[in-house]
Amino acid sequence: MQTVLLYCCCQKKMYVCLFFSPVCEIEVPERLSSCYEHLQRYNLIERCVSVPVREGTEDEIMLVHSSDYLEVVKSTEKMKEEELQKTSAEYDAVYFHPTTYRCAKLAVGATLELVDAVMSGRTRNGMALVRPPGHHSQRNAANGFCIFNNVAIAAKHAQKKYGLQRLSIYLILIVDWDVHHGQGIQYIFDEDPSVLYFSWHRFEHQQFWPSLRASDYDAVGQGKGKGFNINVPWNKVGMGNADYVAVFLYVLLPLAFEFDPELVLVSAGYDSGIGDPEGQMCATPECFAHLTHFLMQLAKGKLCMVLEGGYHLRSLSESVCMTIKTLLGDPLPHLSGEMAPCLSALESIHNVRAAHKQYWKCLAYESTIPLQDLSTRSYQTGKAESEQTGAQFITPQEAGKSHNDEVIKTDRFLELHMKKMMSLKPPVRTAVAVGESLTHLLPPSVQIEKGMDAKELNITISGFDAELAKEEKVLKMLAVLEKIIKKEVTNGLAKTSVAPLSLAFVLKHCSDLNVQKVLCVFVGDMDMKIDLGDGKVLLINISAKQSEQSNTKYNIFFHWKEDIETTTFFSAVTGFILPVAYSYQPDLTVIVIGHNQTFSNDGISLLLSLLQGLAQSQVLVLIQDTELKLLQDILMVLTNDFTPFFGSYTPALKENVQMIKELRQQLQQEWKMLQCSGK
Ligand code: X5A
Ligand code: ZN
Repeated sequence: MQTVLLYCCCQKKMYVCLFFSPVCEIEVPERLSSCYEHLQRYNLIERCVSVPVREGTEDEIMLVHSSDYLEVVKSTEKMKEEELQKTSAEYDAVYFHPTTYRCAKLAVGATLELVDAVMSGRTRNGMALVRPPGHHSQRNAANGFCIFNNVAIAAKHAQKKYGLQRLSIYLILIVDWDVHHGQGIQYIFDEDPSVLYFSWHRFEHQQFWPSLRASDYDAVGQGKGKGFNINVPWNKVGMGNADYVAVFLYVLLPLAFEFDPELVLVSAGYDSGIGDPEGQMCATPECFAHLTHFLMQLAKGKLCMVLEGGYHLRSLSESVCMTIKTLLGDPLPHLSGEMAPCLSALESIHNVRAAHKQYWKCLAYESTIPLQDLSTRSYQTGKAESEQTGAQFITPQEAGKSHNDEVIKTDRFLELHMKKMMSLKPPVRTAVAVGESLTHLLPPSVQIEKGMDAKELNITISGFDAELAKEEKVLKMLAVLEKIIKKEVTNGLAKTSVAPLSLAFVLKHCSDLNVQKVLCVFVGDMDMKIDLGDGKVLLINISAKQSEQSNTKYNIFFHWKEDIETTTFFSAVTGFILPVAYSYQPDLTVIVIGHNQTFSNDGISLLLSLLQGLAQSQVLVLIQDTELKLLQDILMVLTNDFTPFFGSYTPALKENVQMIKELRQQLQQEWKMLQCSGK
């Protein structure tokens, strides 16, 4: 399935600010041309379907904007410099050029073409590289470089065109990862429960532009729209990869899965990335790959990215490349830096969750600490906070550094950084080891493992197990494992008859091949002690069976109480397994579907999909005595041929939520991403 790219060259280099306007000098045509050059350099353009851009029509623009405002914008086309400057001054942080109207129409048109390409099923997902950006613009006003609200228009257009067809409300999620608050989008959908708007933004207790009271976490929407506006304010600069991932795991993903949208639009601004002069944040380009990957699991993969801000040309371009590479289904890069969210981020997360508790089932068992306490405390603590995740990268506030030095330093960092990441992509994605009887059912894209002989594999298993290890099944499984480790394939699947024993072989072989960190998630009964070789293996076992076992850092067991209604164990995945996995940063993930496992196919597929974000997407799945349907679902996820629908959200049993909470508390000193509150 394909990814579409719409590139709006916006009359080449014409659309620039003609007069002196310091706030606007960063929004330049090179933002687009630089992205395009980088995409070319990494051979990404030819891997996408390019769709020509058209102008948005007046009717389309008026889905969001008033006709009076449209006339004002139209009138700027014929203006001389002085008039342009005067009209610009009527708005906050905006400039008009004689080509602005045409470019703004193209930006709208490109965004709508993208939505139509995705909605019609012509492509799975895509990105529109456009300017001017849109998320600040309002019904009657241009604002913050934005003329027409591209993403808001797209949401209205999709609902009108595809909602009416089906005579039902069409739910849309808008994720705004630009570093500024897209207040324009918030205002437009404030009372609308059919559009869930999420935005994180540099806020600094309302000191940062646009300095609105309505950008804080307690702006949850109004009237019928209460609960459908999510604001995550950043009260400090320097937020990095861990902070961004934590907000996705603890705020956006639970709410988004519960909301269950049919389409996801992203206001993809990259001023939230490292080196950006506006944002002053530290997230590296590969972080955007991970954010994209998370969002690809929603709405059957129907995901439309629309460029907003991003003013550090290199950071912007590399991040756009990472986004598109991920949309295309390439393996994900390692996230760099220590994975531990900072206190200020934890506080914001806690506050948003508390503010939304009453509107979302997944937050039902949140603690109800008065919000006032926390926010007062944060004012008192001020800048005293110590741990800051992004600190090992370039923090723009580093003493004594001029802005120019910073840009050069960030540039060099990005150059080194990107080289190794862009090469990731073995020719074959999936290798499979199954019995003869199943091979005819496999998708054509997989490589069927013929098996190697024991000598080739260099197996060092001795004693009682040595004979077993020579069995054909085991040899095939280890051959698949070896291909993954040697990066000949990205992932693999093997059928086994005794899952715990197979796992033991796999782990032994990993250790022989010197794999440093293996994450192993075992669902079902394990009934066997396995040597975890200190720190080299992290084992999480989820079972419906009770156990007396006590948890240690590297050996975690949890009993998931069985309940027919709630087989998806979603809260365990985003609230526990993923945070631990992201803290651990494995080099390989092994997922074992063992005996007596009680989870639904949807739950397993979701677990597997999300875990593909780790270990550069290198995953081995071992599967015991399971039905064909699950095997096929798993293969679909591994081969990336199709994004499944993970079933609708059902809230977890109170006991299970409680159990996850306790586990989180118990282990959050060891695995820092388990923290989700500033308490
Ligand atoms: C789209 C965008 C930023 C405006 C900043 C004004 N706008 N100071 O990033
Ligand atoms: Zn921005």
